Amino acid sequence: MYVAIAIALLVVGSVLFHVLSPWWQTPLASNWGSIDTALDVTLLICAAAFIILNLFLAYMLMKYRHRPGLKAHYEPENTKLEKRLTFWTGIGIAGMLAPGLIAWNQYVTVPKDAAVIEATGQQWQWAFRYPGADGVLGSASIGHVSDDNPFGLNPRDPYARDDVLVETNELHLPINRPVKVVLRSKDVLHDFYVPQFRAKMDLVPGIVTYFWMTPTVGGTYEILCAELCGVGHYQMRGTVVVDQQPAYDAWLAEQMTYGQILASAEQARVQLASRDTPSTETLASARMAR
Ligand SMILES: [Cu+2]
Repeated sequence: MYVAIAIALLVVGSVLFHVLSPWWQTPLASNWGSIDTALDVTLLICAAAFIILNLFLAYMLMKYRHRPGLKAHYEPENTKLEKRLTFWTGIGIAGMLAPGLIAWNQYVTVPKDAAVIEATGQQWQWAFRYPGADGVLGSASIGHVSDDNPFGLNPRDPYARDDVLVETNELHLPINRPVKVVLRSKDVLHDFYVPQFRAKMDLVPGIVTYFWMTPTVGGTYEILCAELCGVGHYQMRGTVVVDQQPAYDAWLAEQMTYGQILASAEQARVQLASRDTPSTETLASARMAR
């Protein structure tokens, strides 16, 4: 009896919690309405099964509770009932899987006109790379990573020279244009996640992963790492700014390309070297001073 009441209260409490909870999804800001649909359908089917089964259980506990003189009827098998249960369970599971499969099919099919950008994760920050004027990301590898070359770009790859490098944790994207986000990790597993975009994907050391999406609402959103990646995991955050095309173009034009970074590093090296090797003039004046 008490157990039946407890189960009924559990159902009512769970339903109220979900209806009154302030922790619903953030407003959608990308094309992935189909992912929301898959989540909503899953929640509705699970909720229906949870409510119906638990209320049925509570009702049965009440109705057939122990009373003196009443004896239970022994029924080990009921083929008809089992067939019906199997059928409806199958319908429920298919109903949950189908919208997810449709969404996943779209998720792994990148549109041909999608722009490409790259996000690199490391403990515990993000960095971003744009392909530059040629539209192609230059090749990169962990072996090339150094203080001068944090992205590990191949210095001999001509496609890499015009790549735009952004090391400030701030990603800019143009609104209403599909973008393929290519992901690399320098150390451990990370996960690129912007809740408003719904899309997310793991960064796996040693392989290049990707996902795509179209930002549909302008604004500033937070990038989170959604894979526990060490003690600083909680602060592995970035910002994504969804711009109108002119603002995006202006921002991109201000960023340094790999070629420019190489050139300025080379310049600094030359300056440093000329300071270390004294010129004939300084040698002469030193001699005169003696
Ligand atoms: Cu991380």
